[in-house]
Amino acid sequence: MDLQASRPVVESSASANQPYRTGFHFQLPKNWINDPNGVMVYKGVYHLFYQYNPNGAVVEGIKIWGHSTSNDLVNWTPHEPAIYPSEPYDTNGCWSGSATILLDDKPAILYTGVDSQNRQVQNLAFPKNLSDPYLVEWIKSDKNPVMQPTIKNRINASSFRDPTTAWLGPDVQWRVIVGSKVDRRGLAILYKSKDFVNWFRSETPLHSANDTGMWECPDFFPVLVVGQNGVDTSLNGPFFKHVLKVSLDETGHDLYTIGSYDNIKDIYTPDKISVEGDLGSRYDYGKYYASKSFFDCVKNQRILTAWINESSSVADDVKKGWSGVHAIPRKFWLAENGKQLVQWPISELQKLRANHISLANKLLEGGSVIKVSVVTAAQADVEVSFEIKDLDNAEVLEPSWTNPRFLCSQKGASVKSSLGPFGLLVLASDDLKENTAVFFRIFKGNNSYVVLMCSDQSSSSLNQDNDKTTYGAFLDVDIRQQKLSLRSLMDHSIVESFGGGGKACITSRVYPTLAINEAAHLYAFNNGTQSLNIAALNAWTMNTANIN
Ligand code: DQQ
Repeated sequence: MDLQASRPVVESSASANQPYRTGFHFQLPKNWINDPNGVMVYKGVYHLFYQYNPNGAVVEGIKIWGHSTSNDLVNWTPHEPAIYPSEPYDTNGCWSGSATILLDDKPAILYTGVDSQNRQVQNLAFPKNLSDPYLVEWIKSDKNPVMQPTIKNRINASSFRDPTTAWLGPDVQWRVIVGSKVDRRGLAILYKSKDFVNWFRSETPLHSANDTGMWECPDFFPVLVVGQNGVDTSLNGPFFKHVLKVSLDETGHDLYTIGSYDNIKDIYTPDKISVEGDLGSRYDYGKYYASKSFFDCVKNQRILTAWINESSSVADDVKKGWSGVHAIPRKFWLAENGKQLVQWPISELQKLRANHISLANKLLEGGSVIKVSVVTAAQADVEVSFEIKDLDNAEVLEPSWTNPRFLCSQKGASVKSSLGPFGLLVLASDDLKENTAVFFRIFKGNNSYVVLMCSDQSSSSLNQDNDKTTYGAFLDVDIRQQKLSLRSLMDHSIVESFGGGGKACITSRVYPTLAINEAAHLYAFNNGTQSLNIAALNAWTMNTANIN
């Protein structure tokens, strides 16, 4: 059994003048945070562990597992770090991993240790005291490392990390995948175990794909074919499809495929329409990485968590003393047509809503901007639905316009067409010199209309040191049947947007210099030539959550 080395101290205190700190997104008082780890609910308490650098606001440094708990996934109580370097098998870092609730109802954590030779190995830890509702102390297994690269298994020792939540197969053996690569072929290496301690590598990976590079933070789980409930990670059969998510190290994007899992052969096969690699489906087309899901058995839902990196310079991060936040936990499920996942902020978030204002059936003329007088637009939640009556004049989509991100950057918020751009200007200054534009454009495609969703950060800040890349995605909605909806969560330096009821999500980091706190405003705009209707708009100030 492990005797952990002396526990690192979690420091608090943030320096004054912090316009970019968030009100309801998970963040730390100071220093660097990245991936969510080991997210789970145990005896009604939600646990979030996270990659943490206790020594600064920069990525460089030895990572440990920070730990917070919650009753609602909105308000979080901090605890002492749960897992930190103490043994030769993790002396250079305790990297990402996952939690599994075992058959005797005890949680176990598998995490990547960077060992004394800088090899990536997988380690096991258990709670020290199961009667502590917060599971503050963790004991490392004396069998560690439980998976390691050897000459025989020829696993690449610097590309072997981030074990998933384990699932049980029909032979009552546990299975887990670990991210890896061979040359540029991404791999989900499969291990099996009868007792969760002794693990054996399967000859073939669960799945692999050419030209995708290292697969970080894989996630593998079933989704119901019908309905929005989540299910336990071990379920399989005719009522389920499976999802494999990989975080592509080369591009910093979280991609998923939907497919079938043969749990006798232990092979996952993506459906034919599910594209692999960076052109495939993403959870989020903005800043969103190293996500991890878990089955919330309290509310029968599958929840998605992720790291949102900064878009500011390292110098600015060091100056403000912190870097990184986590996205709002999202409930997610398989769309009715089985082609994609749909995501929506957890319903508990609505407890923070205050000062409701609403508009209904309001004409938004071509070339107009209207102010939405939400009390605190720097920390707000807005839901709007647009109604477009006449689609005949939609701009024709050229066959070569297949890259939505490129299209959004070519056709930003100020480039007029007939149907669009229209949407919201958020975190905007009074004179609109600063704003982040989240908007739609409608094109006429070959056989159907095509909806483009964009988040344009090019005017988000007068500070030129930030990454202001424009993000974009195509939205799979039938615009002839439906109104077009957009929900945006604004939180000082974050704009998290959900188009078409959660069929495309885009998260942006922005750093306004004028549109901060009370000087931030919200507008609806239509820069297209054709008028449209705001069928309904509801906006709320968001109260500040109790976070750490
Ligand atoms: N972050 C962790 C790794 C993981 C990467 C290290 C993804 O385990 O592959 O902090 O952001």
